[in-house]
Amino acid sequence: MAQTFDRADGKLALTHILFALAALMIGGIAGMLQGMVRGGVIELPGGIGYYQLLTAHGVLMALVFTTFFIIGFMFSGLSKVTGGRLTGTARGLGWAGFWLMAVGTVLGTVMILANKATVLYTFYAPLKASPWFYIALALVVVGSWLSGAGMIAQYVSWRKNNKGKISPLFAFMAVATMGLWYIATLGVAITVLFQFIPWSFGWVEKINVMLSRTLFWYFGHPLVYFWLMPVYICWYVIVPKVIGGKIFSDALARLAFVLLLLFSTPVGFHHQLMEPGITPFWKFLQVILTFMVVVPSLITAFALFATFETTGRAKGYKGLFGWFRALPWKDVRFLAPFMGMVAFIPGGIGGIINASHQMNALVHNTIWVTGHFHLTVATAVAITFFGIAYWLIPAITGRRMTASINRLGIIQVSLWALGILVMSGAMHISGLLGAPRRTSDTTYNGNEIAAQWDPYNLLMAIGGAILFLSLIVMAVALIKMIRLAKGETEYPVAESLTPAEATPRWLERWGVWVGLAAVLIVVAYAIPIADMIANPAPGAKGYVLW
Ligand code: HAS
Repeated sequence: MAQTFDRADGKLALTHILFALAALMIGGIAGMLQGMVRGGVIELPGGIGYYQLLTAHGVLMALVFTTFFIIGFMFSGLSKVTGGRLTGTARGLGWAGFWLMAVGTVLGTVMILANKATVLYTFYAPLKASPWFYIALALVVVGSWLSGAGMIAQYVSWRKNNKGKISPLFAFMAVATMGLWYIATLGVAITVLFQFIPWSFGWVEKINVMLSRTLFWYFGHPLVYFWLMPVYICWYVIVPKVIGGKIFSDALARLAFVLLLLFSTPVGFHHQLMEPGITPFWKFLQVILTFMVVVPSLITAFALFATFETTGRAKGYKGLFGWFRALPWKDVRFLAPFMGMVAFIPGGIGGIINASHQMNALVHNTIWVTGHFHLTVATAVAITFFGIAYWLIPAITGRRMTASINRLGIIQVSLWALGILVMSGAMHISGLLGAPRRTSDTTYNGNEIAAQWDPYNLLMAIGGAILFLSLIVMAVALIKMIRLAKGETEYPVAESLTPAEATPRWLERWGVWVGLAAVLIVVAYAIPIADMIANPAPGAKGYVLW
């Protein structure tokens, strides 16, 4: 049977996805080992450091796996919904972006493995890595900008050829995601180019730590929505089709994305609530804005329940929860994202706790926060991506997804959910008991409080081992997927329940939204950043503690 997904576009998407999954596997090995070390189960051989592994794990999983997967997935969807083919410009920019990011990733990974960049994925100053690590980060960011330009070029070309029509929802969402990414990465680009690179090369003696952390979190918080928005693309656009339903409201979905674009960035101070050097007023303002950024997720929860219910009722299921039985529980394309949604409920509640200033004082820098982000990025996001991979890889390579792949997928994501339940549950409890985060195994000189954390450390190691097992199953499934028989696999894209014309046109006025986002950023950041520059602390020379 002839392949219907454009071959060249399929190749671009597949290369990104496979690169992402390779990073996931290597990052997963690091994760499993560090869980074992922290649980006191093993000691690392050959001079490998705990923090070195932790850096590899964070960078490869949180930065590399996500970014490559997101870009590959969004290129594939754009090709699918904007006429079945990317333009030469879009594809060319996609490949240029891929290669820059790949070179950056390899360089960064080599630096970490050579123990020259043991600074964790947040690379806080005054920890000082080799300048090549920061150059590697810059390459990844610039590469992603090229890919974003490719996606926007594709969208612009579709709009030119379809004057007066509202764009396909997937394309709109991909552009909003990349728009957010451009705004967010400005912060990290500025700190890397103007602070870290000159300082690590020794061209300047000291670094303004406060400013570098602020610019990092200016990037670091919208980063989490850059991970989340493609997941929402799946939940809004793909899942309704998989369950045999329609998108509840195209307009509501677009509104959620516009709100994410507006409110994701001016909130970075909620990661710095316990830091001196920022006056309470600015923290207060950004906490208020943080509660605003929760709204699009609440809208999403509502829209998802509405989709499930309307689909169930259309199939004839009755009663308050009848729709629940209508859902295709044995289909990994649905089960995986659904598990992600369920995990995001406690994950989101944890986020709201973190954002509340007084409660943040209790949980900040405890392993509770690690528990929070394993529910959000490592479950809501990662498990949805797994669910996507099982149909996307066959769909873009012109192969037929089989029942046995579906079965393997169900086993894999169920193991993942179990592993996270054990590990993240233990992290939350032990965090509340005061266990710090970003620390290796220690008894704190036999301290009594620290002794309370022991059983939870062991549970984390067990959870980590289950997660690793899940990745092994995924590797087996991947090998099988690449060797599937030629054929057709559906690329599921749902239609809207309401007619597309009903979506208000103003939702697509990017100039207004990007302008408003800029205003909010200026309001939230201009004065505190000006203050950090005008009245800097003495600055730090930098430490290499490993
Ligand atoms: Fe967070 C720290 C606040 C969301 C990731 N977060 C982190 C870190 C990471 C991270 C990686 O305010 C650590 C960074 C580091 O290394 O230091 N976070 C929030 C808030 C939200 C939030 C308010 N975080 C995320 C997402 C992430 C993520 C999403 C990754 C993808 N976070 C914080 C704060 C900190 C923080 C502080 C700093 C802590 C500190 O002190 O250091 C919100 O966006 C959450 C809103 C979410 C919801 C849930 C909606 C639920 C949905 C599912 C519906 C389910 C259905 C199925 C329909 C309101 C949409 C149901 C079916 C059934 C049958 C039940």
